[in-house]
Amino acid sequence: MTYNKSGSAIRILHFRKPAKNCKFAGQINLIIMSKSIEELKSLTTQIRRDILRMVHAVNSGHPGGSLGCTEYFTALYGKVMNYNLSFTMEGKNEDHFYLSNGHISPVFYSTLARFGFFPVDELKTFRKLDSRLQGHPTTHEGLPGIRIASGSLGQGLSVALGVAEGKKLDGDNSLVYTLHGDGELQEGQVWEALMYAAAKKVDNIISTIDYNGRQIDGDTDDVLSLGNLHAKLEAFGWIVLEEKNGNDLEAVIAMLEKAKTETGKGKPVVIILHTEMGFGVDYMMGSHSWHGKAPNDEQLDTAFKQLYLEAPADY
Ligand SMILES: Cc1ncc(C[n+]2csc(CCOP(=O)(O)OP(=O)(O)O)c2C)c(N)n1
Ligand SMILES: [Mg+2]
Repeated sequence: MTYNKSGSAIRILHFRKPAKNCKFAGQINLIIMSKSIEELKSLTTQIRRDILRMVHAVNSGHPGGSLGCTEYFTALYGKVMNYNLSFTMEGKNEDHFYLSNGHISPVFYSTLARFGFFPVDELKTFRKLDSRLQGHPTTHEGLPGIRIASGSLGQGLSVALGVAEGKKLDGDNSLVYTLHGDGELQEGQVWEALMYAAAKKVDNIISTIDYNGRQIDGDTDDVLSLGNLHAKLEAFGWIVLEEKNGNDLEAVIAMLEKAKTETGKGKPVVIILHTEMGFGVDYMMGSHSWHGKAPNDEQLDTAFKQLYLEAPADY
């Protein structure tokens, strides 16, 4: 294998098919995990470029939340989670991730592709007929890395808790990670699941709330305020951590690592992650208006100038 400055290991992975029986999977995983923070930071820029290219190409999709959660995804797949690239649905003895706010699929797809689950070139098919990369993630297309369909908000935590309990029954000590939108918390099912997790002492789960203060129609506080979310989650029996710098890669990695140390204590763990919707593109920040809108040609051009990479590996 050859290496260069701009994410060589990742580029090598692009040539791989999502290998069911790949003998090098563990080895490749080690290569990913050894990427430096600088390499991972430039990867966040690459992922942001992918997100915009994907939604621009089909004039639809959700760039705002995707851009805001890019550091979270990069931290999770680049440093924090133990996973196997030879993907199986069961995924025994490896950590799992469940995206509950499925509309931010662009960041999920780009991350999975850049870390070697499927070819980066496939990002071109986003939201097209017969693509495995539907607007909201689904399982029946058989896309490696995806274990539940999501997009109908509110369901991901319930599913993930079932998996977490299953892992315990199986004697599998790995962890389950989930991501949820703050607007998504207005769904009642989330609160049933929060209550269940504490009552049943599901302490092998680390949930994260993308606390960007925005949702489809406006600011979360204006649409339906969550009130004192920290206090509410604590009252529901969770260990609650809060990270104010959700778009600082090192801070997100450190917070997720801290969360790991809080598992196994008889309580579920949640991180309130403060992020900025549209982060990285100036005209997309500061409001909810880019929740689900694609940039036009000129806007894409402007965004790419802000998401500068010396050697972009655009698909
Ligand atoms: C059950 C359900 N109701 C409504 C929607 C429509 N919807 C899609 S995204 C969204 C806003 C969610 O807000 P948040 O979770 O904060 O996501 P963000 O805007 O921050 O990306 C809504 C209401 C949906 N997908 N599912
Ligand atoms: Mg939100």
